[in-house]
Amino acid sequence: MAEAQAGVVIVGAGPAGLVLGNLLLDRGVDCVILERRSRAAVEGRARAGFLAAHSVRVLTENGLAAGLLARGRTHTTCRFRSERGEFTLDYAGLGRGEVHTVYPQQELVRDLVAEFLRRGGDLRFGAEAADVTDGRVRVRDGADATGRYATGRYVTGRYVAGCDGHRGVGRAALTAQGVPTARWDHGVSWLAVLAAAPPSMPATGYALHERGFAGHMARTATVTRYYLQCPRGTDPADWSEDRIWTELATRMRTAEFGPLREGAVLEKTVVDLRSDVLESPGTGRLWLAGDAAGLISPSAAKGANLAVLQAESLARAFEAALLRGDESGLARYAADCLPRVWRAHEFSHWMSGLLHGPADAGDIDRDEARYGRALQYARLESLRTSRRHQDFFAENYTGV
Ligand code: RFL
Repeated sequence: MAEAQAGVVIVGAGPAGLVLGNLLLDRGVDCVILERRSRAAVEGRARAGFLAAHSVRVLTENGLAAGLLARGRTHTTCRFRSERGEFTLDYAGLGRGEVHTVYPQQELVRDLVAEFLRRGGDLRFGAEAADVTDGRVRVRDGADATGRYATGRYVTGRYVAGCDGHRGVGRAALTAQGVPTARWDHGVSWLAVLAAAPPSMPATGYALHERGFAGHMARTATVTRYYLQCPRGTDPADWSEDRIWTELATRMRTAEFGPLREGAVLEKTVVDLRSDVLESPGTGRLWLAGDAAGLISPSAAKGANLAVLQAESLARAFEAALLRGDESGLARYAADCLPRVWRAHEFSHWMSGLLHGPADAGDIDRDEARYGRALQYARLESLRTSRRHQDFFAENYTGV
């Protein structure tokens, strides 16, 4: 049985694993990244787009921002629409004066892969971790004669970083040890649509509607992401292009505010809005970052940003442990990150309450639904009229 050794074995080549890997190489810590998918699949997966100022800072300071600085677009405003009209928040002039950089996650991942390899990193695609025990990652790589994956090769590290997302083996290993999870189901789902269409407004647009939330997020000059709140269990196949554009037009009130720029639907998926946080994101030789350590509903676009935050913190802690024998950074990892993680969750939870009416339009006559809708409008009104609320919003909207 072949056994390879590394300082840190990173499982997963998403934003968390790739930022961590690049930072470790830069600090002289040897590591290997195991990624179960192919390079093309990893580099083609469209998900996030909004980078907080903190993420841009971390990436810039570590020589990982050339692409996003050249091709990313700065966003400084967001817009809210409802039956009560429309208003725009210029958040660059509020709170800490920070902005978003819009840069598609797959492009960031492409940049991070290229830089990791340029730095001489060992990145193995098509290498799926089967499980992890005490610093040993058992790998399945390559199909055997029966067409199934062969397992049994091990890659061993002084430490293992589980950056393999929400359903990964890193999280499974910790929860199997009894690490508790705090969990919330927001009870709503989004049809997430990627359209080959230029943005229809110079800002992120949030539309509150009795039929459910609709969102407009610019990605590039030719691609826009849209969201439509939909009932749990929705099958994306039930949403034709026509139905998508008609529903978006209704909820975004195009009759009142002007048409959307339509285009072919490139991708449609349903995302259930759920959040959870592992109460302890690591112990001993196994440490988690990104979605593996906690899932955050996409309502405030924080997931990739928390991944960068945690990867940076973990890189510092691994460096101290492996180069100086000082494990105090690892011992402090949870205490360093969790307060910021929870603050992001609190804001994301608030955003979810602002954006979503009753989970199902059929519920509209229930007393609770009426109460929920009234709260939604109270939140919106406070945001429209209170400068202090706007400052608080801006600080949390752009920060992690
Ligand atoms: P990822 O990106 O899921 O990467 C994990 C990687 O691990 C690999 N893997 C394995 N590899 C080896 N062995 C195994 N056993 C493995 N199991 C898994 C996977 O193939 C994958 O390559 O996790 P990471 O790095 O923690 O990054 C998290 C972010 O991807 C995620 O939080 C964001 O995309 C969330 N998110 C957004 N975040 C933002 O900050 N801003 C946004 O605007 C934003 N928009 C979004 C989003 C998420 C969305 N979806 C699809 C849930 C929009 C959407 C629609």
